[in-house]
Amino acid sequence: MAERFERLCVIGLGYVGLPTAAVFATNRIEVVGVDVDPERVAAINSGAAPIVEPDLDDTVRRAVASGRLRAQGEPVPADAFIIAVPTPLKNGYVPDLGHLQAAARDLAPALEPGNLVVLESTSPVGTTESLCRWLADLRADLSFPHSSGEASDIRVAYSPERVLPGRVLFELVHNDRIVGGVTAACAAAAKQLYDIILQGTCSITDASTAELAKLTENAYRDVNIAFANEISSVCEFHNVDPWELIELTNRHPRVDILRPGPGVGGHCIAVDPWFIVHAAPDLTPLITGARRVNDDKPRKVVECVLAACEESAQLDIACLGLSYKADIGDLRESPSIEVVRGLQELTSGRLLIVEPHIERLPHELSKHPRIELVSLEEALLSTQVIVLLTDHREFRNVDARMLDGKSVIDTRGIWR
Ligand code: SAJ
Repeated sequence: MAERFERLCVIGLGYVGLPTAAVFATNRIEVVGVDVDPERVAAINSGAAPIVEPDLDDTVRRAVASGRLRAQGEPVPADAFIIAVPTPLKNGYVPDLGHLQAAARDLAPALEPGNLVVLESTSPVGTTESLCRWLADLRADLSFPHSSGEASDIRVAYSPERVLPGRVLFELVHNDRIVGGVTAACAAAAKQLYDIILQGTCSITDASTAELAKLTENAYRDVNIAFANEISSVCEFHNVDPWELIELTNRHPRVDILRPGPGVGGHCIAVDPWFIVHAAPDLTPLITGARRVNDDKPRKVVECVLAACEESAQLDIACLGLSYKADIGDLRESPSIEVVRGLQELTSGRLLIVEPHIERLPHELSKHPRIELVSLEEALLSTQVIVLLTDHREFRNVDARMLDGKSVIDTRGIWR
């Protein structure tokens, strides 16, 4: 059956929800974005994007100016609902579905027969069915697909986002997408919704497969990065250059090793593998091990810096790059921050931070008077120990003469 989607309500206006809402609005859909943060709502309604992401500001401004995107605190009736709220970890690497349950409570009163609800938040397997049950408990007058099958009043599906920070607007439209329905009709309806904005292919499956696919994609990358990180430790043990080794081994036609680094950051790859482990700990020694290898990397970098400062723990140290990866200002779960924190505890000189993508240090660092945000030039001129943590464009072109005679710890291998 062909659905008509004219009104969309997107719950959660973060890194995924806001771009999604703005892109649907620029495709002539009437979109109401919902967020619990009044400042975020006000910023969006004034036409500004409260998230730094290339071209997002402009897309939000145009969407709001066209009258097709507005933000508010409560969901309104719509043809379809997309839920894109955070699903973080609680202590003990346990998935925290609190925001999702709150979103279900907020959304339930707005539901009408014929609606589609799509969950986009990264979620443990089985969450889409749980969402059906939560909504069914709140709306006994409506039928849901987990119990009523194809005859249900409401269709429910899972569709994971796959966008890469820094390329979100492009990937939102051009990446292939998976939709997993609680029933086949649910999946078909969700596909019709995303086909409005999609230039990539939209594949249909069931909800559990789609949930596990998202977790598998990020766990796959985590395991591969852990392999690179582990091999780089082995290289250090044998006094072999890891970058040369990887370059050479990657000339094998079936070998493609990723790049070692100071650890894995961001809100996805460092988090999502635990969702798989939590559900099946006895079956996932490799995924668990990879997490531990990557989480241990900042400590190893700190050890390496301490070794370079052996003559004096009072030396000033330059730390280049705070964000979790190149050319963005996203500090979430950044291993660079872990390294700076470790150095703050174990050294006593100044820590000069260079991060071209932020205007001020996060409070947890700025509260220490020894930690300062400075220009690249100042950091290079006034320190003897340089730690390259993030491979920003600005750092790639540093004149090699500026590094002469200094102790350089290049965790990303950009100055070889
Ligand atoms: N990293 C390395 N070595 C590498 C590649 C990455 O150390 O060779 C590090 C990065 O420096 C960074 C971390 O890994 O700290 C993660 O960066 P990333 O670029 O691999 O991924 P994210 O976290 O920015 O985005 C990922 C993407 N997932 C996959 O590539 C499988 C993206 O497509 C997802 O949409 C996103 O997670 C998400 O939201 O789940």
